[in-house]
Parts: sequence; structure tokens; C-alpha cells
Amino acid sequence: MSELARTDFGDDFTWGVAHASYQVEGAWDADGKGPSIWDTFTHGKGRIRDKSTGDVACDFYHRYDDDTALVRDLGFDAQRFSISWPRVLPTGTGRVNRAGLDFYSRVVDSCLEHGVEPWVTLYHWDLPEALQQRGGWANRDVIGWFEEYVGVVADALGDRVKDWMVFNEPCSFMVVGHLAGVHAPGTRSLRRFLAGTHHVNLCQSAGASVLRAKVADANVGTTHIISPMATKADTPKHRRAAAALDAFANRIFLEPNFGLGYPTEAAGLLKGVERYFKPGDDEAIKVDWDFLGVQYYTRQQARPAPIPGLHAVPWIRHDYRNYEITAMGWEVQPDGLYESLAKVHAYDPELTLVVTENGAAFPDKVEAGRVHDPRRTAFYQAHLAEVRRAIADGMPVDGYFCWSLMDNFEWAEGYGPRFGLTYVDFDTQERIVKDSGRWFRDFLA
Ligand code: GCO
Repeated sequence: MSELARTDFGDDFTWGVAHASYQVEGAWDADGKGPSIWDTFTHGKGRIRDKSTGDVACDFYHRYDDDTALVRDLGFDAQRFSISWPRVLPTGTGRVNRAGLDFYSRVVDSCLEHGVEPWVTLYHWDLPEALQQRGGWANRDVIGWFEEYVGVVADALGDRVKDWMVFNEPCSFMVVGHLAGVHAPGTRSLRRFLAGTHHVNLCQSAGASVLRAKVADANVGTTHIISPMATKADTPKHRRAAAALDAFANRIFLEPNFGLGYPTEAAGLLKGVERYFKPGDDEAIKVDWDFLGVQYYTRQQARPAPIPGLHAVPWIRHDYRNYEITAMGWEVQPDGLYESLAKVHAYDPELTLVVTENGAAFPDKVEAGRVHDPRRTAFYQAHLAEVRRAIADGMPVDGYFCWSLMDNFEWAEGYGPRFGLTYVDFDTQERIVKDSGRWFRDFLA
């Protein structure tokens, strides 16, 4: 691999870092915020590996200005963060919590003061608990609830925020949260999974329309985790398993919005989604994205399984092959990022792509005030080389966001796996820039 230079990626390329409300903010019940399904889930028993919660997390709620200064100090152009729906609408609809909305307004102002572009995700998994009580994503009324929420946020921030992502990784909260029950809301229900998936896909277009109606010059996208599927053996049975898994994990979340319908032919279980279709949905579900966010961590290995799809879950270990393994148990396979970009590119060669997440957890230690994480630096270099290759091959990739600015609450894994370019001491909230963060600072300078 020839040495990487920032200029290889072009002048208009956006370099950013990403994080999400529940994973960093803390202040779980401050200033009128309502509970989210993640508050309920972490406060319940036995769900999180280290029994932790996001009650305090990185305390971004109080430290956002210093953290945003750090984004600039590391040389990044953009900070991707998400809005907590119940901070803005404590019971999901109806009464707006001004204090919650003002918090996000301050974060946006802080970004602009530090010369950092705010990239906003509207939904990164923290549904208001009050809406879960009313059926959550499985209730078709969620489309109206979501439109109301998006409207409130767009009215408050749309004068300053231009870059929007409607969802973060529907596959993760649908497959892992609703089908496997490993994430909030912790249900194991094919019915909720299928109904919820269709409603989320409709909310993609409903949310995009609200943004376009309210925000002048909005750059509207969404994000998907893309998992290329490897097979254990090259037999028809294994190839069918890979095709079914691809349908479950990738295609059902991408294709309806492109106007291609659901890939029911690849996985019979998906046929159940048709029950939730209403006349007009075929048209209503289409979205003309300004960009699509591709998030990549590793390939999955498909095996013939009773419920195809369950092996799509990164939290379920696969059979290890001859690859380096991260602290999440995920294999390091940089060329899978190229493959993921190419997969989305094939749907629409004109569509702008942004890598909205990529990164890795490794066991980090503080030694004499420094964190030496050469494996993370090598991980980023190898993946960036794949982005460069995609651009050289003509794919319109316009940006790259590291997951994450700092170590944070890694969902069901708690605070064990550290994904940050910055180390967080969760007792003192001290931030220490890791060597990988220093590498980015030099690279971006
Ligand atoms: C996701 C989420 C992040 C995770 C990250 C590491 O991609 O799953 O957007 O919230 O923390 O991916 O697992």
C-alpha cells in the first residue's frame, strides 16, 4: 500500500468523527428528558455485559464544548452526533421540552464556533419509552410520530444544520433489538421485526420529506451497516444461506427505498412483510437520497441456519478464519469496506456515498499518560486505502467518519470495548488522545 495523503481523497472530502446520544451524553433524566427504551433496557437486569448503563456515559451533555474543541484540534471537519428523541419530546409526541432542544442548539453553535460541521442523525436507537408502550416501531402510527419529531428538530436546527441522516443502521436495531433481543427493546419477535422494518423504511422517506420541506439546501441521507457475506463452503446450500442473510441484513433495508420492493425470493420468511403493506406504500417508500451513509466493520459468515438472519448479527461470533480479531471478536478485513461501497454503488452509480462509520475496538491501556494503539492506527490506514481505491475506481465517495471520537457506551457490551481515537477515564471523565488520534492529527494537518 502506497503511503496515504489527505490530498489523495480530494479537496471537498469531509473528514469527521461520529458518536451517538445514548452512547455519550449521560444526563439520562436531566432537564425534563423522558426515558428512552435504552434507559429501560439498561436499568433492567442482566442485559449489559458489565451491568453498566448510559446514565453518565461520557457526560457529553455537560462537556460538549470541550469535546467539540477536541474534534477541531484533531483536525477533523465534521462531527456526527444524534438527537435523543425523548430529550426533545419526553413522551414522544405532543409537549416539546425546550431545555432538551436548547441543548442540541448549543451543540450546533459550539460546532460552528469551532469550525466543525454538525452532521445530525435523527434516530440512533433511543426511542421514547412512552412510544414503545404504544407498540413502538411495530405500530404504523410511528410514521406520524416520527414526522412530528423530525419537524420539531428541523424547525429548531435547520437554519444551521445542513447535513442530515434520518436513521442509523436500521438493520442493527431491527435484527439485534427486535429479532435477537440483544439490544433494546429486547424483543424476540418475527412479527415486530417485519412490521417494524416496513415502518422504518416508510419513516425513511417520511423523515426525508419533512427535512426537505423545512430545511433550505438540506443534504439528506441515511446510514446503513453493510455486511458483505462470506460462505464457509462453496456449496449450493451455503450460497443460499449467504443470499438469505444478505436479504435479511442488507437488502430489506436498502431496496424498498430504491423502489425495488422486498427481496422475498431470497428468504421465504420475509414474505410476512407483505401483511403490513397498505395501498400506496410502493410509491411512498421511495427516497431520492442526496447521499447514502455506508458503515462497515467486518464481513459476516453465512451458515445454513434455522432462522437466516440471526448470523447477521455481529454480536454473534462466527468461525474465525485467518484474520486479526478486534476486541469485539470481529475480523479485520479492510477489503470488505471496498466491497460494501461497491455493493451500494451498484444500485445507483450517481449516488454520493459517505463512510459514516468505520473503526475498531482494541484493548487500550494508559501508560505514562499515553495510549499506544498501533493496531487501531493500522486498521484506519488499511481501511482508508480501500476508500482511496474505491474513489480511484470511480465511486463517488465524499467523506469518511471515524467511529468514534472517544470511548463510549458500547450497547450490550457496556464500557469494555473501546472504539475511541480518544481514551476516556470513566471515573474522572479525563480524555487522553490515543496515538491513533495523534496519527489523524498529523495526517489531516
Ligand atoms: C453501530 C452503531 C454504533 C456502534 C459501533 C460499534 O454501528 O452499531 O452506529 O453505535 O457503537 O458500530 O459497534
